[in-house]
Amino acid sequence: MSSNSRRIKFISISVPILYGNHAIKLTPDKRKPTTPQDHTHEWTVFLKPVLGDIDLTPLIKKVTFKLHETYENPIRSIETPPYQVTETGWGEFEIIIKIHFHPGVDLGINEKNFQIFHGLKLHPYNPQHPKRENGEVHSILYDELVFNEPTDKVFEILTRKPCNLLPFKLSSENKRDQEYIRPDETDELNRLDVYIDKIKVEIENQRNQYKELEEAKISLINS
Ligand code: SLL
Repeated sequence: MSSNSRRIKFISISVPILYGNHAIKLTPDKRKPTTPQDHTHEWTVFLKPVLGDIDLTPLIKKVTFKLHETYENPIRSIETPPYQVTETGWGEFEIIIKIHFHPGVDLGINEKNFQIFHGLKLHPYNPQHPKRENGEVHSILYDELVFNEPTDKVFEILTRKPCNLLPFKLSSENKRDQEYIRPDETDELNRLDVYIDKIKVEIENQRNQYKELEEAKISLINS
């Protein structure tokens, strides 16, 4: 067994992801000459890591989105990020999102690929949500890709820069019930601290970018 395929016992690494769809109503100005008459919405279905700087291409070979059979070539295969499909249509349906990993990469001994079902939303679906003026709909969900007992290769990819993910430890006496073990609280808190720090840096970057744009705007107005 090469060192690349040796598994690290009692360790898991979790990659937080977001998936879902955005949709907008097709107003006459947004229609293309080729847009079918009965299509009422434009939508984008996507899957992405929560943290934008994480590059999953060393692990993910492709992401497929299986659309309703009313679409031409309903299985759309996306090999490079952003993993997303934009379409127009008239109806809501279930989309199967599947992550295909590179050979030698998996989520655990008996789990090869990762598959989720997303109910495409075109219409506002939660009466509690304030209605957006422009009629946009967002249906976004959180999940985690959990790599259980990762191979050395997967461990290396996820813990090195820029991913910098922290592995968490599974306690050995509960090994048999591994699927149901929660990482202990301190591990969880440590992981949260790392994400909170990253988000702070991101907010600071955005703030600086905004400031620069504001300054550029003012100097344009004054010139
Ligand atoms: C429904 N069960 O009746 C669903 C089916 C199908 C959606 C929705 C357009 C396809 C096309 C489209 O929106 N299909 O003509 O390109 O609501």
